[in-house]
Order: sequence, then structure tokens, then C-alpha cells
Amino acid sequence: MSGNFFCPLCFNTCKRGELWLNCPEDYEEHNIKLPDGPFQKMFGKSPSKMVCEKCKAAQLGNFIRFNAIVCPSCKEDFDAEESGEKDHRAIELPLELVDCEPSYIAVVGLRNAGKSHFIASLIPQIQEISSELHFRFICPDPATSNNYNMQYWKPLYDNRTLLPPTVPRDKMTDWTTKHPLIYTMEFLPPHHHRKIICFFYDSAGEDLETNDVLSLVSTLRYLEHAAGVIVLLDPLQLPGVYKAAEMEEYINRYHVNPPQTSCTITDMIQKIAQILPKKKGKNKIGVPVALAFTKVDAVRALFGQNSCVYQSERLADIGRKHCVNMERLNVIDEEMRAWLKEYQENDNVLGAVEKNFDKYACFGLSALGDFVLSPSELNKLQNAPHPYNCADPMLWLLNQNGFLKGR
Ligand SMILES: Nc1nc2c(ncn2[C@@H]2O[C@H](COP(=O)(O)OP(=O)(O)O)[C@@H](O)[C@H]2O)c(=O)[nH]1
Ligand SMILES: [Mg+2]
Ligand SMILES: [Zn+2]
Ligand SMILES: [Zn+2]
Repeated sequence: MSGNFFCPLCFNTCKRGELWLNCPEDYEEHNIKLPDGPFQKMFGKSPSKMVCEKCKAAQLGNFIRFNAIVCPSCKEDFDAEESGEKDHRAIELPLELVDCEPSYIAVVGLRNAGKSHFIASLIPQIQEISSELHFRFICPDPATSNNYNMQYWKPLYDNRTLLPPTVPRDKMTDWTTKHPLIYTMEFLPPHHHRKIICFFYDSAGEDLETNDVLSLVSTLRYLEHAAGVIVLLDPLQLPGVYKAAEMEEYINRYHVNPPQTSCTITDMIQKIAQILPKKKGKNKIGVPVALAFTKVDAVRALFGQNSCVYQSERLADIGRKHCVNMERLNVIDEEMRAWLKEYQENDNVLGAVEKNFDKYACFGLSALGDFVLSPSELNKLQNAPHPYNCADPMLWLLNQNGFLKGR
């Protein structure tokens, strides 16, 4: 990790030596600045092994270790906040951040694109394939496990209810929702041994609808640092899909809204392209962009019988000798592009993507599997979700970033 630290919570940058190490005993005067500098790097202890000397001196315990780091701007905001119910965990970040390469994964898409359901199903799907692909996927952050369980897993998988719309970032009040989801990934042979810390941001679609580029840049500031972007697209928002006779029944049953004209998929892609950093000396964006169509269960009738998008349920096909099966991803990419060409009509998504992004690939996934609402209760699912292909965009991004080898 370089000398500068980009805070995944407040999006400010500071020097590593300005970060606070947090003593778990809740004595503010115990917290110290992160020891940094060349000497520390060569001979120093990893912060996760450092014990709090003040706890030792106060005989609270000899081996009480610092348990989190806190960014100075977050701390300043926290100290200035006057409201009664302050929770220090709101600004604590896992110590692993100091030792791992950070990797910011943005999940963006218009309102209703399926972002929240995608994230709900992505996490268990990554977990499921991690041993096959020889990497460890671990949550080092108590706020994340709490947030994931309460906001995603419990409602969708335990209670089988659809998730409510995500609150736009500037209206968020509960700190747990402001926290991105934080996981570490450690890659094992045949991959190069590396450990990264991944931040997943679930954004509200409204964030992207604004035409005010400045406000967009400020809510999506993490995009400037993104190692990869997953753009989720609702296939039902493609003009050709919405019009298709095969879709009529589904559209009526679930009251699907017609494609938005105020912000089309192409408009959204252009906005994202404005924020992402351009490749040096080039006009295109260098960051890999995964264009993932969600809800493909709903549009099955518009694909051929033997479409490979729907043949990916077998876990064994995802990997090849513990590497990512790139052939499978390439076939899906090709098929999705051809499909998009047929159904995008006057919303020229492919044109916008081609023009702006250097590296991109298309995917098709379903966060819910065969989606059936209960006839009696609105928003209740009839059976538990059985998602498919949700990890594909992530596997591709990890491969493009050199973390996972492909075959
Ligand atoms: N058929 C189908 N519908 C889905 C799926 N995922 C989401 N949806 C529908 O799309 C709606 C919006 O999803 P949501 O994740 O809240 O979208 P967000 O606004 O982008 O976060 C949900 O209420 C569901 O009705 C899926 O995998 N299949
Ligand atoms: Mg949402
Ligand atoms: Zn202490
Ligand atoms: Zn911060």
C-alpha cells in the first residue's frame, strides 16, 4: 500500500501516519497514531499484532491489541457531531486495511436495476465458489457482517421478502448503511499469493439520475479509485424487451414500468464514464467495466433453448483446475452482446460502451432464480432464492486485475 490512504467511508485522503489505531477498551487517550515510516516498514510489527501499552500500564491487561483504525477526517466529523446516540463503530475500519491492497468495487445501476438483490446473492455465491477457485473470502468487519445479515440476508433469504429501495447516500441516517460491505480475499496457488481488501458499495439509483455532475462526483467519489465497476442493467428497461410479445404476461403480472426516458441506460453509462479516470494518453477508461444484465430469469423466453447463460448452474463449470473458466465467460459475453444488439433498439448501449470503455464484458445473471411472488402477499417470495451467475462479473474483474488466473 502506498503512503497515502483513501478512506472508504468519507472518501478523504490522508497520510498513513495520520491514521489512528483504536484501543478496544474505549479509552480515547489510549488511541495512537499508526507508526509509519521506512524503519517501521522494515522492522516494525504489523498493526494487528501491536498491543496497547496504556492498557498494560493501567493493568487492564497485557495483551490487549488494537482492533481497528480510524481515519482523521472521520474522527473529526464524529467528534463534532452533537447528536446523543453516537456509536464509535460507525468510523472504525478493520486493521487489515493497513496490510492489504485495497480494492474498491462499485456496483452501480439505475433505480430498480436489481443492485440490492444482486449484492444479497453475490456474497454467498462468492463464498460458494471460493474453495473451488482457491481463494479465501472472509469478513473482517463486524459492521459488515451486521449490515449484511440485517439488510440483505435476513429479509431475503430467511423471511423471503423482496428488499426495499436503497436510500440515497445524502439521505442516509443509519451509519451501518453508509458503511460499504468489507471483505478480504486471499489468493492461493495456482494464483500469486496476495491479499486484498474489497469494498462493495451499493448505491441508490437516484444517485445516478441527477444531471448535476458535481453532486454525482461527490456521491460517487469512490469511483475514482475503483479497481472495477459492475454496472447492473435491467433487461426489462431495453425498449425491444419491453415491447416483446413474450414479455407481456410478466410485465402485467409484476407491473413493470416502461423504459425510463429521462435517464436511459446509455445516459447512465455516459455519466459513469465522466467520473471514471481515463487511461493515460487515451480517451477511453482503463478500469475494467462489467456490464451485467440482472433478472435474466424473467427474459428466458427471449434467449435460445440452448443458451449458455442458463446453463451455468453447475458449480463445476465455473473453474478449471482452480482457475477461472474464461471460455465460459467469453461465450456468455458473446451471447449477451448479440442479444443486446437485438433488443437495445434506440437505446444504443453497445455504442456508448464501445466509445467509452477500453475493457468491458457482458454478463447475464439472476439474483433470485425463478422468481415467483406469493399470490396472497405482495413482496413475499414463494420459494427461497436460488441465484445463478452472480459471481461472474466479480470473477472477471478479479481476473482482469491479475488476482485470479484464468484458463
Ligand atoms: N425476476 C427478477 N426480478 C428481480 C431480481 N432481482 C431484483 N428483481 C426485481 O427488481 C426489483 C428491484 O430490485 P432492487 O435490488 O431493489 O433494485 P435496486 O434499486 O437497483 O437496488 C425487485 O423489487 C424485484 O422485483 C431477479 O433476480 N429476478
Ligand atoms: Mg437498492
Ligand atoms: Zn488500551
Ligand atoms: Zn474517513
